[in-house]
Amino acid sequence: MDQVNCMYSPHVLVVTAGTTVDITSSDPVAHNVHSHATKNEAPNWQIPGPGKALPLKLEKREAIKFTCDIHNWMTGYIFVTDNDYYAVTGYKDKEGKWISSDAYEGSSDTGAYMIKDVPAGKYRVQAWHEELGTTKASVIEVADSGEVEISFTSADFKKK
Ligand SMILES: [Cu+2]
Repeated sequence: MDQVNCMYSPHVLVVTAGTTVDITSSDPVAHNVHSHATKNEAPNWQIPGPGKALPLKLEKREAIKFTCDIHNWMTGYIFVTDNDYYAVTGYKDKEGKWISSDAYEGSSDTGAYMIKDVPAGKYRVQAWHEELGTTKASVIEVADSGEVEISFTSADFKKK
């Protein structure tokens, strides 16, 4: 996860448990990476500038908020999952322009998402939004072929 123009980039990163994420900075100013993890290591690191990568091993499933102790507007999130079935949608910037999350296959620069190649079975699907919180889990049944469509509206979210 990089820091670019005093923002975490990407804003939301999803990794599977056991992944080591390199926290870096592309900015000529110092940042202070402050993890609010409770189940994983929660560093509070100063990064003086570009050229240094601080490896952070994430072992347990958790939604981790990151802030910067120097720039109070900086927030970023790393979701540590225990499975490969997730997607990150695009998001709107302050001017209302869609920003793509195209680092993820199946994500788009709209609020749409697609999770491919899910084996047949019963699953619980949840959505998370930075301001709206988390939805209740929808229980779905995936067949051997075809598509299952689940949409979330703001009414589905409950603030945590
Ligand atoms: Cu900062």
